[in-house]
Amino acid sequence: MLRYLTAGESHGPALVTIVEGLPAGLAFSRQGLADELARRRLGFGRGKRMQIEQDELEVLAGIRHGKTLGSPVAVVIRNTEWPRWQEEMSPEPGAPQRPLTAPRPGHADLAGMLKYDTHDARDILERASARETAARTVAGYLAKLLLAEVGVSVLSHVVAIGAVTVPDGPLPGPEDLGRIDASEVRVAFPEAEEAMLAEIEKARRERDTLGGVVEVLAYGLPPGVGSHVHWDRKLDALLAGALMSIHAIKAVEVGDGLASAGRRGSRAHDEIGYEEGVFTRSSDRAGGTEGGMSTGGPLRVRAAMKPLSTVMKPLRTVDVATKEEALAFRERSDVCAVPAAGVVAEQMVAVVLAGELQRMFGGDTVGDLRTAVDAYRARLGRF
Ligand code: EPS
Repeated sequence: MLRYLTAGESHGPALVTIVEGLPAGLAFSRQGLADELARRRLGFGRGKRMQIEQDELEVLAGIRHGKTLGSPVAVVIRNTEWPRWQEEMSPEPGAPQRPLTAPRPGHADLAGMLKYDTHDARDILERASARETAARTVAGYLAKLLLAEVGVSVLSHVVAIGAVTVPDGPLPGPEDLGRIDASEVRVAFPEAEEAMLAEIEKARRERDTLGGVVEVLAYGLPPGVGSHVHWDRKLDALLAGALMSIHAIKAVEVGDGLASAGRRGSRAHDEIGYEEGVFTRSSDRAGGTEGGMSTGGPLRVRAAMKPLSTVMKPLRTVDVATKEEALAFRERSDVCAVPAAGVVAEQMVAVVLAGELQRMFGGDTVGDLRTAVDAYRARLGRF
């Protein structure tokens, strides 16, 4: 079973990721991981920190001479800004100098303060911060290495920022990823780029924030990944849960999910054909899953991000100390993090797919995993 755990506060000394269950023999590159972390810092509309942050890496365990050992992989990402936060975030006994008592509507602040019995929102927000997604990127990067070994690739692109949406077009493929990453809003359809940039700039000027929608695509997945037999083995359920766990994500759609609800059954599915030994589909409305299993077609999922809740034009709230009306406190944050959310969504999809492939095919080494996948593909060929 592939699983991972992260620890770390946004302004603590570091983020830590432990990934367990990877096969031995995956070719790990420190630079490859650094590049993946850099992708997460991309995007027009990010705050100052993304220019300052180095995501300084240290590999502590699980890798030897550039290969995974099959033991837990542990990676530390040091927070560049720790020196400035040493006192406020000190683990030593003491009290905060600047408690934050005016929780931000839409953030974890108030529910967390009530639950964990604290009048300082920093006790909550430090961990609720999307900074944690840097640590997830370590797991996603390793999962992508595993996927690549069996011919599966994952990419994402932005399909909406605020009210601006990309025009309909063909699905981007793995070969388009470089071009998407080169776009400041990570769009595959450049027609929308200018309007999106203008939308973000306008929100910044008006001291506001913006959400949007990202799409994640996976290619090369064999049919039958996931299962119909239990709720917690359904691939679409696992993907939805993983995507919903990303900060500020409020909705997930698989394939044409929402649009399909308004269609007749005769127009909502992907008719089956058979050509030269393979089953084909007339369309891709299902988004690559049926009955909780992959169909073998491209996997297509979308995640909708709400506008970030740290708004520079602050929302009304109540001070938890005085119970008086107040304005929500402001922390340095982003105007729009939708382009980065796409990169994070890739990581989550990669972790789910790698985990399900591991469950289905096992293998303590990359070679064993590949052999099992090849045998399965060969069996499908003889079906
Ligand atoms: C960050 C995401 C955002 C940034 C954070 C870094 O976190 P949040 O979800 O709390 O808004 O604001 O940076 C800071 C907290 C800061 O000091 O600038 C990320 O994705 O790394």
